[in-house]
Amino acid sequence: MDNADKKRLLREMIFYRRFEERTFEAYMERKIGGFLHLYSGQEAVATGVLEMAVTGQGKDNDYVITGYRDHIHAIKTGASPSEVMAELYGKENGCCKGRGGSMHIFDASQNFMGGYALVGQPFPLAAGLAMGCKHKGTDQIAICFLGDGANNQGTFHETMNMAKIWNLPVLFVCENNGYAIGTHINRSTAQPDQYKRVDTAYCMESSQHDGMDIDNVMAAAKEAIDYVRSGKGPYFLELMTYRFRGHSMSDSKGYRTREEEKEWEKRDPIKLYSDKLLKAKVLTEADIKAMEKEIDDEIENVIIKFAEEGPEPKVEDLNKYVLDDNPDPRWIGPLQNN
Ligand SMILES: Cc1ncc(C[n+]2csc(CCOP(=O)(O)OP(=O)(O)O)c2C)c(N)n1
Ligand SMILES: [Mg+2]
Repeated sequence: MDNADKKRLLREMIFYRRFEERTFEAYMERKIGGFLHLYSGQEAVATGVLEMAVTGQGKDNDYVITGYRDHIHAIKTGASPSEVMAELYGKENGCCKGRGGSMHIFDASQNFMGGYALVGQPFPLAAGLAMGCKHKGTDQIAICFLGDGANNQGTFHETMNMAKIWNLPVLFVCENNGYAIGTHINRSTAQPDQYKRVDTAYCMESSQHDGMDIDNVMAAAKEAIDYVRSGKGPYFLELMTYRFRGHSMSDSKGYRTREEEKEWEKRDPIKLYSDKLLKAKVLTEADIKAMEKEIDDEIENVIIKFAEEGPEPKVEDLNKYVLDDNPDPRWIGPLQNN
């Protein structure tokens, strides 16, 4: 990775942090409604893993799927940040025409397959996407991001077993941030080391790594992705991380101490990476300041502008996009006859 790539990666992570923090403000201004789960603190995970995957190539991308903390995964896969912001605003120019909102970001043109509100929902879908890759005979893979709490869902166990038995080209990335809403992992999960669960129970290749240092994430992700793409079967990558904000917007964080937060903040992925690049003289403090200014300008003058100026969906279009506008007659025939 050359210096230009290193600067780009730092810029991406700062952009993701600022994008998320700006959605926080828009939410407080009541411009964004519904649920909003922010990714601040976990940037090195999505950025590092997807940097090692095929992204930004449209339909040639690897398939990416995740839960409700999904804005950054969508953007790094290739979705337009302006369209993601407009989606959060519920506007017609959003990537799901304003019908999905924060938890249901989707961009099929980039193989970003959602954005799901139900915990555990993406697992079997990821296995299905991987099976599709296998049948099509491409060397694409499916990448499924999941939370530590989601691993106690039944779909987790069903999918791990099937993925292994069928040797599916799927990478599971567990973003272990230690909490499921306000419940610490030690209170909910008998084996808190997630990678051990799939190793012992499903004989799946797995490993656990620090998820705050992006270099570390990229090295681990490269190994895992190479393994999956070479046809060896599924891989489970556990990355230890922390969310700096609450679970969603209504969270007073009474379940954790300020001391614990401060400890993790010392390992802020953006700070770790910028310190590293400063030390290696890849860039200067002034370069970072300029980068931040440029990012803030872009978010305000391009992205927020696009969302604010976007039209509201029309009430008469309420049913639009609910069903396929050109459905297969074999499916609507029986319905019409009833
Ligand atoms: C099937 C289902 N059960 C319960 C919930 C409520 N719920 C939303 S998030 C969450 C915790 C998930 O935690 P984790 O998987 O660790 O993800 P994180 O929020 O930490 O990213 C729960 C229980 C839900 N959305 N879906
Ligand atoms: Mg969690």
